[in-house]
Amino acid sequence: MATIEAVRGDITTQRVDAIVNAASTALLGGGGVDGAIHRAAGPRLLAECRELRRTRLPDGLPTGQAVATGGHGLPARWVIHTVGPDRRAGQDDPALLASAFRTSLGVAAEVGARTVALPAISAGIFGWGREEVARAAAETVHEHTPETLLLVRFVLFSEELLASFRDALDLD
Ligand code: AR6
Repeated sequence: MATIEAVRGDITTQRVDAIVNAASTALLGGGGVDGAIHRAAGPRLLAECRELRRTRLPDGLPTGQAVATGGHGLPARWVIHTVGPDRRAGQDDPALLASAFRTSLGVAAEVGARTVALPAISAGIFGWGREEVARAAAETVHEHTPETLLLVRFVLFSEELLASFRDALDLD
């Protein structure tokens, strides 16, 4: 059974095996946590993403799916990129959001990570509410955390998000 944590902080400084990126289908960087991760990881991360697009993912990464790259300049060894649903574009199915959390944990376990940090996928630019995201995240970790993971840490950027996650996860 993995330990589940929720903390306030910056995901780019986490000393865990893998961090999850709330990316876009294009997989070529952007704003929010995606921009922060690319800045901290350095240009080799973008080069690896471009190579993925050229080879395995010519049409980009579908919503709800996940793919791993190296962590490059980050403390984490891997970045697991996923794409949450974009509410602004009418993607309002919670199953897609749950899928983004679930496939991220699955890919993290596949590459051999034992400790993983995740952001509040879709809670920023993609426009989902704090509570909806916290609920999808909590349901997913409780039901679908791979056995080999020892630590799942949600890293939240605001006190409000932290409170929503603590609530949904039943943490003190
Ligand atoms: N550490 C932890 N959380 C962060 C950090 C950080 N360094 N920076 C921002 N957040 P968002 P999305 C929080 O917008 O909604 C990009 O352009 C942020 O406060 O990063 O899934 C991609 O390329 C919010 O709570 O991701 C996509 O096009 C949460 O991370 C699009 O944005 C997620 O917000 C994805 O939008």
